[in-house]
Amino acid sequence: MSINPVFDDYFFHIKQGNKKECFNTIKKAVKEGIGIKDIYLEVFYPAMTKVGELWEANKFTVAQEHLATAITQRMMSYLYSNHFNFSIEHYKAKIIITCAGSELHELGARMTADLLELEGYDVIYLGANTPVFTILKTISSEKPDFIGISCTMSFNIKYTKELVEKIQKANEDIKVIVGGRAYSIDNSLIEYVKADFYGDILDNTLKFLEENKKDLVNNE
Ligand code: B12
Repeated sequence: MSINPVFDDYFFHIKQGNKKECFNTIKKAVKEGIGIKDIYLEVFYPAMTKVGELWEANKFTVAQEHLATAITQRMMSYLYSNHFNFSIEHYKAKIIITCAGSELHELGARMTADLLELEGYDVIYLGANTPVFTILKTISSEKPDFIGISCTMSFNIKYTKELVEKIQKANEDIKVIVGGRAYSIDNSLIEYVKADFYGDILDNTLKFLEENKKDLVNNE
């Protein structure tokens, strides 16, 4: 089964707010051998982007957008609890994923967290709207090798920059990765936040992690 019909079906059903058929579509795709990564990146990601376009064009109410988001979050939770491996003994490295400032868009961060976990990383996912000082506290206690910060709205970029600066000042060994829609809309923000890496697509992020984890792994 190719991924395109899965996207077509999922988007059709999410537009109707039909969680039962969204669930059936995803369950069927898994049964037919479509991988979790493809479902996240080729179904959920474009479906949510299209939901945004409908909302922007006044063809979708805020309630319809909220419902679509909630359905997709439920699908991710279903996949996470049924298809992830919780018995890994040796992770490749530890990474915290978070959003700074008043960032409420959490799906991209969560998707990134899940996909890195699927690749064998020990991921601590802090979600949206996380105050800078609590992120720094978590870094002190968890001692991660990497931190990933997601930003969608450009008004949150100053908090991301502040967080990047504070992490780099206090923890020379931690590599900071940024990602999210804010940077794909305005590329100059990548230079502005001065992180160690900008993760545009997942494979590039995985390559960066692989190349930089070698001397860092602390969870033997
Ligand atoms: C759902 C949604 C919401 C929900 C979010 C709920 C939630 N729990 O996440 C709610 C209702 C809260 C919301 C609020 C708002 N939203 Co909104 N929202 C969306 C929508 C429809 C989908 C977002 C999404 O989940 N996308 C799918 C994810 C998977 O994509 P992604 O985040 O880009 O992530 C991918 C990559 O970027 C990458 N990635 C992401 N993070 C990271 C981090 C790292 C480290 C790495 C390596 C990679 C990475 O991985 C993902 C997979 O490739 C988008 C439309 C869109 N085009 O995205 C609008 C959108 C982002 N929202 C928009 C707006 C305007 C708003 C509001 C200002 C509306 C308002 N007037 O209140 C508020 C702002 C709230 C805030 N303070 O943050 C606009 C932004 C326009 C702009 N100026 O940039 C958009 C684009 C809609 C539109 N077309 O106009 N929104």
